[in-house]
Amino acid sequence: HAWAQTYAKATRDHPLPTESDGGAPIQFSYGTAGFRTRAEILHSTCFRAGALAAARSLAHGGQTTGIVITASHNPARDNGVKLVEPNGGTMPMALESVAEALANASEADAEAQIAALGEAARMVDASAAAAARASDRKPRVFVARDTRASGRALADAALAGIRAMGVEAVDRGVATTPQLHYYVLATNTGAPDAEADYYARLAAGYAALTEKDEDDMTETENDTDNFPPLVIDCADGVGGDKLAGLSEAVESYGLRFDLRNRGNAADSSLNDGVGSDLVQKARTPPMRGGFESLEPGTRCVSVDGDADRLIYFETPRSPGEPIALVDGDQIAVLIADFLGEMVREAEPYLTDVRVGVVQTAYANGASTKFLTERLGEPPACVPTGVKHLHHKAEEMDIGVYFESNGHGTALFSPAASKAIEEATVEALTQRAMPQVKALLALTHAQRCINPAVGDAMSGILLVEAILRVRKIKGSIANLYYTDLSSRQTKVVVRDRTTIKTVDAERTCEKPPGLQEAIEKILDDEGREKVRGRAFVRPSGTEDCVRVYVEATDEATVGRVTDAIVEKVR
Ligand code: NG1
Ligand code: ZN
Repeated sequence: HAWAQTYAKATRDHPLPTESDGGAPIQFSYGTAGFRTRAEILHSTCFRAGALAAARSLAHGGQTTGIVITASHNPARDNGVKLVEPNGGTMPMALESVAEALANASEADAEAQIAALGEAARMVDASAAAAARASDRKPRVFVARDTRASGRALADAALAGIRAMGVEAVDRGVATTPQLHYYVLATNTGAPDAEADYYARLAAGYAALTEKDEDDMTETENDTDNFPPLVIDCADGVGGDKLAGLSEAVESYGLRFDLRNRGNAADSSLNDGVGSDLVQKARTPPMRGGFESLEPGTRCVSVDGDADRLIYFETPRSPGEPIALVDGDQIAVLIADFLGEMVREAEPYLTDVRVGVVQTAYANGASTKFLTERLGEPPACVPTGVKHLHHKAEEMDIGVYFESNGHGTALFSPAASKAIEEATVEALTQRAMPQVKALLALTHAQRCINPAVGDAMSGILLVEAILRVRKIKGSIANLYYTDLSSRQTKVVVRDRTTIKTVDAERTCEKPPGLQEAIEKILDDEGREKVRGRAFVRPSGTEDCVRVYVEATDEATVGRVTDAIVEKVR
């Protein structure tokens, strides 16, 4: 390899952490969302991840790849690194073991690192390989980071890793995870990829989707114009600045944001007492940002530390009441229902395009039941982690996927996009205006969505647009179904890897007896009557086991949780 020598030399300047894990060297693993751990031990990993992203650019004939330095919803002291492929997607799962071999090889063993990088530079599917051979692009990697204090130094390590491979490294500065994914996709498809272009694209999609036709205009000064500003909790993270940028782009179309926890206050603290993870899991409003003094029932959004998740909630209707949560499951149903209706309204010009939904085991059972009845078959269920959901949604014509915690988006297959375009032309020729209107809504929705990955910013625009098109001004909590009570609990055990799951994590295969114990606990509660469901899985991002329980009432959920936690410990 042309780069082997320079790499071998450079890697010595980026040593592994000197700390150890009880005598053994620290083992880095590419978990649900990249390498993620305490920031101070990530230096060598970021250098090597930079080199890996460079190898991926080489593998794709010089198409641009990317690196994001972030630990999303994890505490400020953590950081992490994830790779972005030329199509704006996440690193293929088949590369995870290669990435781990690279991250864990001793620094003296440059050979092992070079072997892993060589493998990453070769691993492409046949069509990509052919395209790569035909390409004469200059290899390049984009690097972005969130607002963590450790980000600058770790981004520098990644930049050094890229350059050690003789590949051009571009520092894209501070950006959200989905922004960097978009930049990579855009540049490789010849679209403008500056930050302003990203905002402009999303804003244009929003504007087109919400543009009123004459019928709407004649309605007495349509009061959907007077939506109050949307209150957004930015988790004291990168979303603070970036949503301000988006806000400027959408303001003239009547969408206003009231941004809170922007990370610029004296008491700012990333993800601590704020952000979507807290709101969704603890069912409380953010602890800072003045949410308690909002009008009862105010619609709010919470994003996470790298702004790839969004959760809606409504402030308590009366003191002492909990918030009304609109989690990823409810957002998915809202979006799928809207897109499904547009597809139906576009008949007979649009045919054979189906809207599907992908969930995980964490999806509230009430949402699964609703979708099963609505779609005529159960929604797809896959293991936790966006990569699994995304992958499954790619098999659908229009695939809407969301994790309950707010990671998600809607994907349009190339065939569906083409069918929509062709149907629009046909319907226009026939002057079939209701169908044209529905088809245009499907076209505009695609522009309003980040085409690379789930994105809190584009998610907010899409939801807000749907609410305006459908003239929904009141509460959006439990709009389609009423959530069952549920609870997530973390249990710290000696070795979480002893738990092995199957069936999209809904069944424990190991250790022996655990699944039987869970079944018995549910049966003892009268599973059918209380609509009880529970599962246990090892976390892919934290050193804990997660226990999920749902049922018709809090008390049952509490009892079942306690009983299962005891079995897991
Ligand atoms: P783990 O730690 O594997 O449960 C968590 C979230 C995932 C996903 C990843 C990546 C839950 C229960 N799990 O994974 O949905 O978001 O982090 O950020 O929320
Ligand atoms: Zn995130």
